[in-house]
Amino acid sequence: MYRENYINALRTELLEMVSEQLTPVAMRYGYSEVPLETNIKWRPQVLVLGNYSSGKSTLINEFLGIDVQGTGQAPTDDSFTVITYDENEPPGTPIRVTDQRDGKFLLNDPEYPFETLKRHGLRFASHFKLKKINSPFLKNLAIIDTPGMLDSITERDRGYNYQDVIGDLAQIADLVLVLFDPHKAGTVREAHTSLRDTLPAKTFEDRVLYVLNRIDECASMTDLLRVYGTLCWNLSQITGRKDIPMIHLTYSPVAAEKSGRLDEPKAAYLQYIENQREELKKAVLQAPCHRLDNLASFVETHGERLCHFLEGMISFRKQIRRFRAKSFFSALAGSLVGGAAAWVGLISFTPVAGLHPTLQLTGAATLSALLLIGWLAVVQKYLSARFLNKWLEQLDGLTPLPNQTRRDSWAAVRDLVYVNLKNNRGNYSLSQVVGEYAMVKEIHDRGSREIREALKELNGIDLDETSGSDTPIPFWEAPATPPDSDSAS
Ligand SMILES: Nc1nc2c(ncn2[C@@H]2O[C@H](COP(=O)(O)OP(=O)(O)OP(=O)(O)O)[C@@H](O)[C@H]2O)c(=O)[nH]1
Ligand SMILES: [Mg+2]
Repeated sequence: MYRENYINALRTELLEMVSEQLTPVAMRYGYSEVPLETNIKWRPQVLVLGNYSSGKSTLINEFLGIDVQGTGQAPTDDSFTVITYDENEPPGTPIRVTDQRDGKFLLNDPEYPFETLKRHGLRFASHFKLKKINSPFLKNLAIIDTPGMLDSITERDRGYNYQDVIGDLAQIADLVLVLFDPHKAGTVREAHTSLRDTLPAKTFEDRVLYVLNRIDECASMTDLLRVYGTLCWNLSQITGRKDIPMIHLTYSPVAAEKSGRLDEPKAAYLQYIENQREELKKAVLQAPCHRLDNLASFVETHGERLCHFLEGMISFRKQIRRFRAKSFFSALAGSLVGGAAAWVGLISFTPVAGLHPTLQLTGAATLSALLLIGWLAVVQKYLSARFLNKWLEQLDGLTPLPNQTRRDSWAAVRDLVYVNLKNNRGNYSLSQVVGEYAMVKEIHDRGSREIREALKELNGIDLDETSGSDTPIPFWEAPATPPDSDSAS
């Protein structure tokens, strides 16, 4: 129980940190249209990706213990299906689909973390759905089945940007399964690229599991080795890494049995290969453990990007303030010289030389003031606009970019800096942005470090200490309890 409570407290702290400190800044500057915590407040999720007919739906059906997803040899399912647990169903009732909802509901209900996917349009909404099932497998996680990737010949316009949708879902997911089958072992470049571009590099390897499925369909052991080799080669090309990621080798005993494949002498090689189906199942059930780690990465990634954004804004504001101060003092000097020249003119020009000196001084001062006002109202405005435009064309000069990490975070916020500067024309409070920067930086530097330390500590907590409860409440549902309160009991 201590562990459960510790996790609860940590999770609540993280969510509070995001909603109270990062979200207001993110929304003020248009970094995010919805509260940042929208994506991380729901239960752990497992995203299942892969080629069409690679066996995604078959695998999910096996895990759930019910044929809930349609299967078939041709591209069968062109929908993204979120499959989750029905809390309201009494335990012990036969496993069944208890509720189904369409994409519109799923995208608009704030209980779910999919509000950000609204941007993919109505065509996507009509290919997005929710199924609730009372399968015990789903007690601590939700699964998202996806339409298979098609090869370039059969690829057609889906009416929405498939790659972007995958990227958005992968960001929310705690675990991503990428399935291949022996027939199309190398055609996942598209999905992989969008995964690589969206998942934080640090957590990429922890979050993605590669699966070579349907291995019963290889003609022989030699054929399987050839397919495995091709897949490794393709993956190393896509990931740009020399070391080969772990690839689970699996097949569905039920599907293989149905196809009569297991009786063929050529399938004898399967007895030398362990079907890693169970291992895969265990790995999927571990998804909730990735959750806190992913939350910490979430805070780090967005904290870092927001910091970089604010840094750019501060840098510009300082530049324009310096420019305006310089310009003001030049104008002041110019107007004083103008006023002095006017005064000399007034005292030496015969028709007005006899005027009272106070009048002469007033006249010179008025001229000097008019010069200054004219400068500020017209020339300074024009020069400031030119200054802004010059900087909008060379935004990279606003911040040092000495390494790839900085370049990546700047690439993520550069356009946002552009839009904000264009909209407010450089008129915003420097002290406010500096304050926001200090707060976000504090979260990024100290907050994420503390979370990591807490996670380390958490890993060190004896698992036996968790056995105090018969039915532990999943940490994303339980109310937070300070760690001390339970350890005292
Ligand atoms: N022999 C064999 N057949 C399999 C295996 N897994 C799935 N199949 C069969 O392959 C076909 C495609 O499986 P699906 O589960 O529909 O594949 P999918 O990846 O969900 O396909 P899409 O939804 O169209 O992208 C079905 O006819 C399954 O019965 C397996 O491990 N071995
Ligand atoms: Mg399917």
